[in-house]
Amino acid sequence: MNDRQEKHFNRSRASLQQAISWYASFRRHWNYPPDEKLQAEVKEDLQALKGALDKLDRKAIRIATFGLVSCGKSSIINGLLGQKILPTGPFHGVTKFPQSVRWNPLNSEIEIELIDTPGLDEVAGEARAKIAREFAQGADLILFVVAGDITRTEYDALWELRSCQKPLILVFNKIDLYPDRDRDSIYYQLQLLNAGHDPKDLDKIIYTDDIVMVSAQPQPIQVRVESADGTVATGVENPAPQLEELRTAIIKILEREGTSLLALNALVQARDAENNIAKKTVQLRQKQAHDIIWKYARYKAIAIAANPIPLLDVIGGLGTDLALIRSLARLYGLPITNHEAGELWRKIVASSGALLLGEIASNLILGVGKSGVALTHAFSSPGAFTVYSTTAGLQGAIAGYGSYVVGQVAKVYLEQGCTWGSLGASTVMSEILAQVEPNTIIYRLRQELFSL
Ligand SMILES: Nc1nc2c(ncn2[C@@H]2O[C@H](COP(=O)(O)OP(=O)(O)OP(=O)(O)O)[C@@H](O)[C@H]2O)c(=O)[nH]1
Ligand SMILES: [Mg+2]
Repeated sequence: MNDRQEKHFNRSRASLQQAISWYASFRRHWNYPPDEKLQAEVKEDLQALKGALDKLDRKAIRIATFGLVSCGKSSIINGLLGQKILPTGPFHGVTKFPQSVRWNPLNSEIEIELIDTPGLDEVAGEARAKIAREFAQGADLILFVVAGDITRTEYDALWELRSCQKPLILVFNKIDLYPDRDRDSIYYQLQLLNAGHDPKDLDKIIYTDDIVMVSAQPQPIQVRVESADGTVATGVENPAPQLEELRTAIIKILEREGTSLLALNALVQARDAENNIAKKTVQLRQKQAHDIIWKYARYKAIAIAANPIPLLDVIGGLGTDLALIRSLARLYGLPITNHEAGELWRKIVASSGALLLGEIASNLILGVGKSGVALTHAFSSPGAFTVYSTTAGLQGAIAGYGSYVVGQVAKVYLEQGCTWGSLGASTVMSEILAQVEPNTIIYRLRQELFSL
């Protein structure tokens, strides 16, 4: 293992351990009672997290074969192992269920599982894509097996598997039956299937170097045997499998990238599990989240309306927003530090553009105006008091609205496992702003202020 690989491995391990200790602990429920329903729902994801760490610790690399029925997936695994462990045969659909066997070509601590799968065309459309995706997600390296002309189904499946971002070797099997084929002619065939797409797209699924030619179980050949006495008999000879090229390609990838691949895959699995946990927690705690956001929006509206000291509005407002973000994170049982809460707030304000900056500006302007009225007139005249309370009410309601928006945006961020998900911060922000009608919220907050 070189330094870079070791670093990837250690980082990934630490990250998984941290996630497991957090999600498995009661600490994450903080002052909320542990919710049995929630615990039952996330059990599987916790198991997946532990499984990913276990696989990482065992240094187990999964290599999975994919391909149409009868292209020779099982024969290739037997050939690599050097013994016929898996059943093979000329009939369609010999392999009915995925199966894994151990292989140790490097004589090292790295454990390799070769996974045999049923033919991709054994299962119908949608289901096939789903199964392929699931298996590919669990694999660290994919052997995509073809034999003969590449079909549209195979081309589509290649795309599907490639979207999992795993290294892939395109194995052309049965070369004994197609002696005229070479890497270039196979790449050319893929180019034809890629017609209509950007030629660069093909490089996203395969390079010529990723194509290897093998013959896992060459056809027996008839031989003429001439004896010393001149009699001629015909016999059958079984040529040896030709798998050297594939073996070399796999070992090269494993030596160069094996541990990093493991680390990366463990992290991908952990991310999926964490996202699932976050999603389920959020679903079960939707109502409480809404109550928390509304509660903070009200607090802030009242506090800011009532506070006569300028600038304290701005500082106090920030404090309320941070407390709101932390309360939401606690509700969801998600790990978030004070620093992260601050960063998140900063990002929300920055990407909200005019809206929340407007809130801060209105705090400064209305805040100063409000205190000016209070100081100069010292509440001596009823008119001054009306000016004060109207300005204060509006300022409070606007501030409350700001908190409401911060809460909604923070909720989405936390719901997506502390990422903006596939959307950027600004997209999330503008989507939420489009859904949160300022006038209604400000109106509601003002109503509440004046009913006090
Ligand atoms: N000529 C030739 N035949 C091969 C080669 N490799 C496999 N075969 C034959 O192809 C047939 C299918 O091989 P399998 O290994 O069972 O194929 P598979 O992809 O596992 O098939 P399913 O499990 O049914 O999806 C068998 O009859 C093999 O003997 C090869 O390199 N050359
Ligand atoms: Mg098979």
